[in-house]
Amino acid sequence: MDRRGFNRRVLLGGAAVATTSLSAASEAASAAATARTAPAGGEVRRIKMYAERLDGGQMGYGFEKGKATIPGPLIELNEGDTLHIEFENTMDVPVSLHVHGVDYEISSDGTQQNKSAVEPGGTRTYTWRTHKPGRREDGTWRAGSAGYWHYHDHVVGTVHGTGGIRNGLYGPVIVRRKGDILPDATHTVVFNDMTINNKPAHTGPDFEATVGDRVEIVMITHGEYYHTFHMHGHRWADNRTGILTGPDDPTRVVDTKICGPADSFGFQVIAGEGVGAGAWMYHCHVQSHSDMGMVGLFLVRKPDGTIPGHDPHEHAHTASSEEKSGHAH
Ligand SMILES: [Cu+2]
Repeated sequence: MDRRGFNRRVLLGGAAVATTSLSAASEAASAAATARTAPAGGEVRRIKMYAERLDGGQMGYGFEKGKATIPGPLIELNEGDTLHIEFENTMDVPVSLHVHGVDYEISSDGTQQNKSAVEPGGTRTYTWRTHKPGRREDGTWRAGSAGYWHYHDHVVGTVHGTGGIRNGLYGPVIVRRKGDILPDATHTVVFNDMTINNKPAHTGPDFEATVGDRVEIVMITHGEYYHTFHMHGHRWADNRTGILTGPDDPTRVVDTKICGPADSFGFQVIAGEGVGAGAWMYHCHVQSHSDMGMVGLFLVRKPDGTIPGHDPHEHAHTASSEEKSGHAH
């Protein structure tokens, strides 16, 4: 919607405004009243998870046999939840599941040092717990588990899982606090060495949305290098949720964030808010890294499904302007 259309909608009154995503987001009060929020935790859940070999020497985690992905599937919890993961190793080398951010006993650490790895063909149940924030008996404040976290192997290659992580054994964990705003979709971006999600250079991954969608990004870094995550046309708050709580929230708003190995953060944006549809780049902003292909597209469609100015066939070459200019047209 262009700005003229936007203003006209505002003039039509509150009801019309609330039905359009752009204007709903501009009216904090109305957004707070209609956005879906996370429930209180306290559930005990059981899931199955598998580690598998994938093509090209890669490895992945999955919830079903034969369906492993890189990154592994999103594990979403609410503060107070407990998760029992029955984890099966279908590979021919020992592997594990090690998690950041949540509570677990040493038997769920997922390391060789305390014998919590899983031999080929073996199964082990890892238990993750989460807790709400609160006051300790001594009066000090204890943080809750809520945050954007991640899991990874800690065994393949070395006792730090260096080979497992390099091959794709990693995935996202989100722990939500009661009342946290829920997104329409969640996407995971992992800067792993010089790749994004272990994909070949200049091949994304791309993420799709329609203008007005509330899109959540979980951003994780692994490997050898420090990077700067950057997204075009969209900004977020540099705090736990990536969202400002109101007009007086002093959290800095950013569109880049420096990230190093095992870092994780997350945020939500309203797709195309104030800027409209388009093929919005996201990439590492270390120039040599982006030139080498650490770039993907946030494809924000108009409600009619089109993306202005976007030719999907050009994508593979968006980062190689030198190569292009070398061609005689
Ligand atoms: Cu980089």
